[in-house]
Amino acid sequence: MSPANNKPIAYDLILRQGNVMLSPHQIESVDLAIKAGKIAAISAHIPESAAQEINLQGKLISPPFVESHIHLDSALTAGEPRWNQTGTLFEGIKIWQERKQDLTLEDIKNRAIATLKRQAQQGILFVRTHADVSESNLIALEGLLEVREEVKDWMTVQVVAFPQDGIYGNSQNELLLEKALEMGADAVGGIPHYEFTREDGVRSVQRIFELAGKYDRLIDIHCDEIDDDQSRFLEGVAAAAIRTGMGAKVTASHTTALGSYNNAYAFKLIGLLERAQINFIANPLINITLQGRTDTYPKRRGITRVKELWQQGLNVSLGHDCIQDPWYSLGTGNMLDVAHMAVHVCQMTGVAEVGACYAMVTWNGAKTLNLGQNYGLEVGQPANLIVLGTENPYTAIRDRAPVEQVISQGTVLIETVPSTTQCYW
Ligand code: 17E
Ligand code: FE2
Repeated sequence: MSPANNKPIAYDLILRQGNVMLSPHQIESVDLAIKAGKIAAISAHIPESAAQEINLQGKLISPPFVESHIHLDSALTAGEPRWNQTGTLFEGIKIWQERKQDLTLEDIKNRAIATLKRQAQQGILFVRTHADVSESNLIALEGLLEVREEVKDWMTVQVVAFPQDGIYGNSQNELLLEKALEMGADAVGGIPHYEFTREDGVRSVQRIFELAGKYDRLIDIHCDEIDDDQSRFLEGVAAAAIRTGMGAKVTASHTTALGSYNNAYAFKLIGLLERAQINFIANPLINITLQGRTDTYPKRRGITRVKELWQQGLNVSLGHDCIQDPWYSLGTGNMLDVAHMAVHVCQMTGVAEVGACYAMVTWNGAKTLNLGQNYGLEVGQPANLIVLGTENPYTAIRDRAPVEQVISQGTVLIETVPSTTQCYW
């Protein structure tokens, strides 16, 4: 049936007069129409009508947030079986070692799905999670692969096979990592700075590239997540990326030691990184708390050189890393909290820099995940988008603006009515 004004119903949904982010730098006040799950039109005024229309009056329409680094297998376990007292990575690994003895498929899946729902409510529709593959039953991986399938209608999940205890930390882990790829993990992970020796770390990087080549998978390595200025596995990752030509498929996560390298070495390394064209993920909420724990004063920030990598045009995205787990007992999954912390600890307070931090939780994350044409607000693309109760990316980060609508594949999946405050003075 045509509406009263006799305009033909041409679309399923029209969002009128939103501030649409066509790219991180281009925002236009336009109408956006959706049909059959895809973005069907974007223009200053769409004359036809739709079955449902929402007048946004200048609210921000953004592509969804991308969570490029989270550990869903450990999410929501903070305090089990005990709290992390030193606040270090190493105590976190020990506590997880104890907790993971009790993992069941149900436990993993329930916590992962509860976390993904929280993330979706806050505008995330793309997630890369790590799954610890250093237990012989591979139950974390099995659970997260099942979750990937179960949520695929509303959330895109990638699973990294992550050997938390090191590929050479015991005799079975190397085979377990390969088995994880046979089971269907999307990416190969690693943790070279945690291997027994520097040599083991170096050969772990070689092994990761061999496996990624053999099974045609992405790579995402926990790399140099330590304040040790001698931890230099990133150069090996970059060299392997150059030699294999895999650059865009490779990610170095954390790389906090790059914040501690001497400047002469860091400048040489950044030249190599420019050639390698790999992706970087910084996790500012977690690394500002995990790192610097062996320092007295001055106390290092323990975050990678986000600003300098970005200034060189390299792809940096931001991750939450943990939501209430042995490494970080706080966290709600809100990517604007992550971007807000990045603005502070990376000193990216200039207007363009704050905008860049927004790109790091959206477009840059999509690039890290190799989402290609499945991401962004262009006609013909899947209609995945969010409406924020704010005007632009700067105010979104400043106010940690609420995500009022989450539209997944053309359907309004979640609506949040922001709280209102009454003052009686
Ligand atoms: N495992 C690890 O090696 N590093 C981290 N930041 C977390 C888990 C959360
Ligand atoms: Fe991590």
